[in-house]
Amino acid sequence: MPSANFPPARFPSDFLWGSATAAYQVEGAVREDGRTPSIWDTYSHTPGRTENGDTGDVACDHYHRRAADVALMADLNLTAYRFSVSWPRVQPTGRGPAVQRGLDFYRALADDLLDRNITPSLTLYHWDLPQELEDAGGWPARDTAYRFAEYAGLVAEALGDRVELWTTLNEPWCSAFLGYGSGVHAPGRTDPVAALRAAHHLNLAHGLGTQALRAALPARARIGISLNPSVVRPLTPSPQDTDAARRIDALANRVFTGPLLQGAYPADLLADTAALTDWSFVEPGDEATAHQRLDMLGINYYTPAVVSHAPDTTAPRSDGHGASNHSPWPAADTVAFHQPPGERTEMGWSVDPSGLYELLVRYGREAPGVPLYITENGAAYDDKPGADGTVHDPERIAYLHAHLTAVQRAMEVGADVRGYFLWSLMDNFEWSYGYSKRFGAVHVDFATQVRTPKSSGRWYAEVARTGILPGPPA
Ligand code: IFM
Repeated sequence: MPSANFPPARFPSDFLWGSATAAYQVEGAVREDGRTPSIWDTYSHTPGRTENGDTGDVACDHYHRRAADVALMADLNLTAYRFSVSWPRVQPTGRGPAVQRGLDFYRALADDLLDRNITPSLTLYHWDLPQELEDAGGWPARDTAYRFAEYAGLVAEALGDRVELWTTLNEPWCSAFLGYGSGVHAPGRTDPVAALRAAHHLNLAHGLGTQALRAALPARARIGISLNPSVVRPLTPSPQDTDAARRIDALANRVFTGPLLQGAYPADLLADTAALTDWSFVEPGDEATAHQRLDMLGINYYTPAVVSHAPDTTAPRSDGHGASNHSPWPAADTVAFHQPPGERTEMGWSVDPSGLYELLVRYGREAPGVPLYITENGAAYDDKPGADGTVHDPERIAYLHAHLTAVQRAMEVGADVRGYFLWSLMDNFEWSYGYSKRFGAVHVDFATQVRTPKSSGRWYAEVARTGILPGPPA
């Protein structure tokens, strides 16, 4: 990343300054208004799956505190809010008609946002598959992609008059490879072939879902997907380490961008995994279906991956995605993951804003003409209120400053970035880590549900108000 000292620079006046959450991480109210269990309810209620046995039963109680939370967003000068719809709240069994009370919640949320000039950005799937669909085979089963398209159509009919920014899937890599490969996410299966089948059916679901959205939404709607592409760096320039990086790039990135951006799975991915599967679950026309026009591409970025060729290593390799004896990376047993030196967040993830710059430049080139949004970026730190009740988190301010600087650099070299969504609006249920990891710009006391903007939240509010990134924090 170019490292010249730039003066404080102004972002475009229509740049979206947002924050993001996801339904199961914030809503709570898991048994209300007809909602049924999702795979995350089942998983989090299974002993030993989450830290402290934490669940999303109450989470941030956002379902009941919606209006106050939107007021808080306005107080933080946000101009956009990215939320996800809970599939089992809207279509409890994953089939058939929608539940009106579920849809009403999201219509009211969109109305509250619009009343405050906050652009709603809706994600259809942020990992909470209705349990009934998992019982019928989950994402490794082809039918789930068709069920997703039906659900997408229902939500589009109900919210198309209010919401312009639509995202089909959030981080399908996690759904496929952490959910069905390493098992550190719901539904907790550990089968590499199931993970590859899931990845394909998620690609198909994106394509079918996009078609269903386009059929139901007004022309002004913009439809895309949020990926969490990996910046994969070889430990050394050796041919073996370079090949290890290529292999992980295929499994992390091109397994999605191949079909989505080019209409075909990459040949090296098919060859790498040939001993596991012949990919006959890909039916004629599927890759073309996945290859729909994108009106936007969401990039979620936290940290890069450093890999090497390590044929003798039999121990589980930590890749920053949680502890499991099963790898999320099919047919990559000879690849080791390394922790880069330097600063880390509370997740153990290294802080490296140059990765965000690289991704924006890469996908600006690979998806020419497609506007980019950073749909997630942020950091967990061990934030605690001080004696006076305020929460000071200078590390997060430094993290945000460095990453927004990387965004500016990427824009200066031509990346068409239209918005930034800080992960997350508030501390919430961090999946297998339960409530032990705090990503919020707003502190949540989970015993009282009191929300307290952190100093980073106030800092970000000022950037959002002025559109100017100040000089580096002292
Ligand atoms: O909390 C998650 C989010 O749900 C998806 N992206 C990564 C975040 C931090 O782990």
